[in-house]
Amino acid sequence: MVLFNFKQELIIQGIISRTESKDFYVFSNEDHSLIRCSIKGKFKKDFNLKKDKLFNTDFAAVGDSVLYDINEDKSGVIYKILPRKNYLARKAIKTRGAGYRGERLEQIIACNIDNVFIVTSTFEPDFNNKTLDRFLVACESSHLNTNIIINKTDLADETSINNWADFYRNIGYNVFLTTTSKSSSITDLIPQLKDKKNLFWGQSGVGKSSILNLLYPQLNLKVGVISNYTSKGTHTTVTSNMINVGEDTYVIDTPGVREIDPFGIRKEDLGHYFKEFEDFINKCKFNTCTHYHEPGCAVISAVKNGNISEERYDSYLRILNTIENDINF
Ligand SMILES: Nc1nc2c(ncn2[C@@H]2O[C@H](COP(=O)(O)OP(=O)(O)OP(=O)(O)O)[C@@H](O)[C@H]2O)c(=O)[nH]1
Ligand SMILES: [Mg+2]
Ligand SMILES: [Zn+2]
Repeated sequence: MVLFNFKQELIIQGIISRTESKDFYVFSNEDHSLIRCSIKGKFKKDFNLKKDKLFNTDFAAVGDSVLYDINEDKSGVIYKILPRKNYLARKAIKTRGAGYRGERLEQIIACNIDNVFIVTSTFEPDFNNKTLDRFLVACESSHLNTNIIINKTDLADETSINNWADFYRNIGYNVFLTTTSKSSSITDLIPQLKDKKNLFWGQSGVGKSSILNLLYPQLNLKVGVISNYTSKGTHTTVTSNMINVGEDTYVIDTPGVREIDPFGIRKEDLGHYFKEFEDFINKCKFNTCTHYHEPGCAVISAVKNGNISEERYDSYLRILNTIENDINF
């Protein structure tokens, strides 16, 4: 669709597909080409930043819908970022001189996401429910529609995989069991992806790129060698990349995450990001309850009665413990 603004200038709209230092590769909604763009300097201030966060490293990110002009050399200049529906962020690696008192900056992984698939594996790397819970909290705190994939089912015995799958299904998550050695294992995923922007996220080596290659062989994404998951700091996928795979369907392959620190969560909010706590939180005696030691805590009672699993409550306490008391909002 070709649009004009009130000055009769052509408006070209696209989606940021990938960023590379100061370059933004924009997928054109018009002809589906990929345009290398820069950002118009004087507009940087106006970009839509989340208002309740103090610091932000990224002002434009993968998944942003943008308006841009075309230069004579066919490169583009982004002059507006349209409002974001949502975004997924994590604490950035500590960088010298960033922020004060050592706060860690927020790093946006992608925005305007319809579905997140947290990819885990049975082995290589081993399935770890504590790690999965941290990913879930990060997604829930961004209010994203979150799903779980347990990949590499070929490496594990069926019973233990099914137990974990049922555990998370009972909480209310969609859980998909996949193995790249059997293409029929991904058929349930296909209808979930249609006409959506789907983000694949998880630890390095779990098979994010491999699953995407199996779903869409034309992508030909780089896949790690078998031993990669153990060699610290090695990520096969190095930048987030959003790819159009048909009509309105997009997939976003992301680099593996080693350490996941959900960004900017307050202690009294953490319980809301454990889906199954929701029914109990309102019944706590104090509305600032952190469900740790407070009298009259309905979450603690639910754990004692077996209505909330001890495993999940233990995850909750561990994350609560890592949230800085003095974080600024
Ligand atoms: N046995 C088995 N191996 C798999 C499966 N899926 C992926 N792999 C292997 O796991 C390794 C890592 O796969 P990748 O797709 O590169 O993993 P990734 O999650 O994209 O990793 P990063 O890009 O580093 O984040 C590769 O050697 C794959 O061949 C599977 O279902 N079963
Ligand atoms: Mg990868
Ligand atoms: Zn409570």
